Amino acid sequence: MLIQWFPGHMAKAKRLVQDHLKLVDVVIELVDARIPGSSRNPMIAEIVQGKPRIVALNKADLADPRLTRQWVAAFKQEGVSAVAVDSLGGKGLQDLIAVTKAAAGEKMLALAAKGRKARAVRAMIIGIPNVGKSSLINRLAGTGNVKTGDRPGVTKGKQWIRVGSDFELLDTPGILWPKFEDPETGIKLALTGAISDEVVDVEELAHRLLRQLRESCPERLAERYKLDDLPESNADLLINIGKKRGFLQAGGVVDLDKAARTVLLEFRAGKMGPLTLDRP
Ligand SMILES: Nc1nc2c(ncn2[C@@H]2O[C@H](COP(=O)(O)OP(=O)(O)O)[C@@H](O)[C@H]2O)c(=O)[nH]1
Ligand SMILES: [Mg+2]
Repeated sequence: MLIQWFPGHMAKAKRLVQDHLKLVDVVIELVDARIPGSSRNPMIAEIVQGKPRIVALNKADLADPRLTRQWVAAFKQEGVSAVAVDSLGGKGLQDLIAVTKAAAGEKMLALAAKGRKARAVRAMIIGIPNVGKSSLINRLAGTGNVKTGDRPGVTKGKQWIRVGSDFELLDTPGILWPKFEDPETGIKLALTGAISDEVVDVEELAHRLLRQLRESCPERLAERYKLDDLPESNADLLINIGKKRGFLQAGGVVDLDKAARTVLLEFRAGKMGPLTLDRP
């Protein structure tokens, strides 16, 4: 299965991010904790151009906590601060705010040295589609935080969300497209829902997922679909799952498309338990 993006998307995304970049002190790069390697844009350093940058591993509730800790350590070794967050449950947000402020520290000191009045740290969130940018912004904008109006003189029409007294977040996230030469990366992005099922072969993708689940958590797989044993081939496994769920078409033929979509949906919703597909 080959999945690719048009280079035009990438160029446009890069331009939009760079437009916003001027307004902020720190960039929060949001990645999917289930695929922290595959959900990054490899051109990120070039796009962000020397601006302090931190990585937030979102959807940590769906990832293997042990591997998340290893990923956080690996990013730190690379010299990039990293924090695990769950934008739905609200976990890790205070850490994220603290780390973002720390990353802006030098810039704030430089401003103070020039005799400028202290101001809030400004940040923006960037990441690939579906990684949870809007969820994180909404969560940070939630209880106790005030949405500030347009700030005249900075940019017309840009909205800032005030988080506490000394942190501001641009409410428009930067969307980056994933870039991949490696087909495995495309498959992982499709498995986690970053790439629409409309552009992939869902049955083939489901086979891939079943292969992974068989390796990582065969008992959970069998239990979820009430299977006494797992047949050798993933094609047979998908048929059995379809039968167990009663996805039958006229003549008793299993509706494989429905079975495939169900397996994918349930995996993405965490029904198979936490699972990380990338190793640091
Ligand atoms: N389990 C879980 N789901 C999340 C999390 N953050 C976002 N989502 C879900 O991921 C999907 C995409 O989120 P969204 O904020 O629209 O992503 P965006 O395209 O980057 O703005 C939505 O269904 C969210 O509910 C998270 O931390 N944990
Ligand atoms: Mg969004």
